[in-house]
Amino acid sequence: MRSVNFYELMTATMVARRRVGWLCALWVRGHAVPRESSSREVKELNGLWSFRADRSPTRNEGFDLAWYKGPLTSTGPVLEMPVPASYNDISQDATLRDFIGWVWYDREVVVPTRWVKDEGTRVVLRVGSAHYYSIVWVNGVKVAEHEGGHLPFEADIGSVIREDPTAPCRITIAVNNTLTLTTLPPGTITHMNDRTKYPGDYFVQNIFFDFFNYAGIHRPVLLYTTPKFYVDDITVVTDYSDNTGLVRYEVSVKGAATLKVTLMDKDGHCVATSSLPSGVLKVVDVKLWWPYLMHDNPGYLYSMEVRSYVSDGQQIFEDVYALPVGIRTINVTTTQFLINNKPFYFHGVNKHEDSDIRGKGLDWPLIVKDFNLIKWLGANSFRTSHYPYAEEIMQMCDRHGIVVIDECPGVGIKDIRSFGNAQNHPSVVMWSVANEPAAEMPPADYYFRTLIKHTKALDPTRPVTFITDSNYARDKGAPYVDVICVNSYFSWYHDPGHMEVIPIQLNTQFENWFGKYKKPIIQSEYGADAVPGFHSDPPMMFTEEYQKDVLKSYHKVFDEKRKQYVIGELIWNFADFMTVQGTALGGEQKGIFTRQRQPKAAAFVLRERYWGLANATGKLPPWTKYPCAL
Ligand code: BDP
Repeated sequence: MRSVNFYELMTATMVARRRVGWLCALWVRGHAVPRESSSREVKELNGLWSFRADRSPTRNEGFDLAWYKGPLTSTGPVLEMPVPASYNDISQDATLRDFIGWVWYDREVVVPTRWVKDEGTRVVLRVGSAHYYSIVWVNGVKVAEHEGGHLPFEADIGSVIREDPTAPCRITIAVNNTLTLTTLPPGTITHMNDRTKYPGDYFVQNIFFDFFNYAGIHRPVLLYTTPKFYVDDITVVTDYSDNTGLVRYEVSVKGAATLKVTLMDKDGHCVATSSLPSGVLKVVDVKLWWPYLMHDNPGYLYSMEVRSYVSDGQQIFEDVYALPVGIRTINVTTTQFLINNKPFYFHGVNKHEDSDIRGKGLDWPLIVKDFNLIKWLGANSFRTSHYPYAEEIMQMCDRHGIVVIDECPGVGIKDIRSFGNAQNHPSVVMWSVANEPAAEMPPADYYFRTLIKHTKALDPTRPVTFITDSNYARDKGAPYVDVICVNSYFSWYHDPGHMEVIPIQLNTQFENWFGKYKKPIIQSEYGADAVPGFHSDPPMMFTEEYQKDVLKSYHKVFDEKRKQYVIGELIWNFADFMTVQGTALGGEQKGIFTRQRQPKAAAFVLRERYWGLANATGKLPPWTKYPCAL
């Protein structure tokens, strides 16, 4: 359950850079992640929707002609479009792949009669995410408008569907992928007016980040119910002392409620109860939440069941919500990252939500495959580069003990004009507020100080970082973050082909950052492109051999520095991913797996290393058969 709409806060912070005073007002509470229970039903609206891109020169015909007033099929030709999925790679039409502007989706939904008839039932429409700007109508009535491509939004649609209970329920969603200097990530649009070179109405979207700007409805669309008085939010902060776990909680309910809070272990046994809206639950003989490869039983989750009873004088409304809770602590010292007071070394990956055909659309086979590969690799962590990932993925991390550095979509903030949600997931151990911003520019200093300060104030339980690069001038946020995260591509973007510079330059990088700030450091990106099946000896750039050797050269330095203050290494990237054309050969190929999730030679190098690191810094599971000496 999200307790604080943290990313939106940060999005708003960017947009409202002139109005820092907004910050606290924008701390949006509520919007529990929908979960079925004895008082709640969920109906998935995934599948095929009607789809139409507005190709009018202004991209505004859909609004001018009010396409939301009737079925989209009555406005012109439509395509069948899967939801969730990016629309870009679904058809054979290059103009749809590269489309910029409004696209329209609609479908009719059968709403169970009892939901409509029972005025005591709240009916909510929820969109897991749609990139980038969305407007939603139900039966032609606008019910929601949302900015931001990576977070859920929802609307109570009960009153609209009850207006005419016999009418079918038509949901229309218009989505616009245009990025501007105040969106996150930012972008600009350039109109090319030279008619000797470009056709009429020709314009391009410029972006300052290295991945394809996939668009559409990317995460599941749901209808769900709650009673009209309901559990709106639960905030949990955990701690422990000796072998007693402490779950500090706060429940917010719509309506004056009588409460029953029960914490249950994995076997369903009650371990603590309360009837108060806030307090501390004490768990004797606590089973802590541990990362994968740090304990025999990683990802242990209790279940906090909240029952609320609200009377309207005639009837009692009971709501039941069960929140998974992992009990763990996080602390950062000058040289270490501690989970449950034990040093934790990040050996992990950077990822993208990206795959063939579905683009950024949520896809269960892909998610499960990726978790299997992460475990095969012996990785214990990943960073959600460069935006928050789907709730479904975060829940998997909680259950499997995969540690997460959770990033806001502050990527590609390179223009001076661009300056200016928290969750209960135990797997999230740190927030990353931006990736490689041009932080050397004067207003950025103020901006980062403010952003980091407010992020900490909103969620004091988690360390905060922003990702910098090897450009040492970009250290503006560094005095305020808890952990320094540095990206560098020695022998790739600098001194291409010269791997001999890696030991020197990497050593200098670490010594400079630690020397100045005395904070632990994560190598948050490093790597090299490799075209699968492309070989050379001696190694040349873009071959599998070169990628392998770059990694090995970095590893030697990591091994020295991890005895001092380096607390983690995250390869760029887990898998190949799509970018704009012109920047790479069919996408970026720094993956250790191909886009189809097959290993390149580097995957085996990393696998050996990560299992060795698990042996040296964590705890191998009893079932492992992997040779583990580093
Ligand atoms: C880093 C960016 C990442 C890029 C990577 C690269 O954070 O998004 O994909 O460089 O160029 O600077 O491979």
